[in-house]
Amino acid sequence: MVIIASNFKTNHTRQSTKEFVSFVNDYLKKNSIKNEIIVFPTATSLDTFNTVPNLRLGTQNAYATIKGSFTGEIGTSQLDEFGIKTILIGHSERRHILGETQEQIAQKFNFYKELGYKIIYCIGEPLEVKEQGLEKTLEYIYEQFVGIDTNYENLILAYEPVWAIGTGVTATSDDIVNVHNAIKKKISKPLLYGGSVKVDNVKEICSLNNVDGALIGTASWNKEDFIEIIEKTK
Ligand code: 2PG
Repeated sequence: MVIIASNFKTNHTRQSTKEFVSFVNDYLKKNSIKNEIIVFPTATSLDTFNTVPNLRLGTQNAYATIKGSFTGEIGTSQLDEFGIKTILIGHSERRHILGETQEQIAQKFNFYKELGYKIIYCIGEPLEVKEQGLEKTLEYIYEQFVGIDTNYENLILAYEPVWAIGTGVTATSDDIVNVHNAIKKKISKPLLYGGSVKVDNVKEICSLNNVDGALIGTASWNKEDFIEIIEKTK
């Protein structure tokens, strides 16, 4: 079974999300799919997905708290209102743009692990590390597992090379397989690839050795393309 996860990031309004949901709903009512589909919409549109069957809803982020004084954040008391038990942790945009440290990421991971959340945990190297070769790339990636329980039963990993995210530059099959094989030797968890996955390459990427699915941003924001991605990988 292939896992397809869609990360809306800061895209779509409530209105356009409703249109997306209605389109996806129509498709899912008429088509049976074996894939696991996970969508991470913006926090303001989480409720618009309530009507979609066979689709797991996740939060792109949340603070390691039930509630409290953490301006701008959301905690589990808010997530519970939407029945959300899935979270994306360690995404490169949170690491590199929002400045989350490995320590903060590990703290968040442990908090959500204790609550039994399904965690999609992202790892991946920047370009200057990739250019130093596979060994350095793996060293960098393994540092991103510090403080993370890789035996956690509800863990899904996503390898997302930073240089491939939102750039249109997809990693080559060799790049993907080399890293995926090495990670899988150490950690036997579902491992997705993410970084400029597109309608045209999703099938090939998902059929590579040790690739269990894809975490997709840009290419999944258009409702027709989202369905085409599901069709191509079912
Ligand atoms: C990312 C990827 C997938 P894109 O940032 O994680 O979510 O985005 O597909 O746009 O490279």
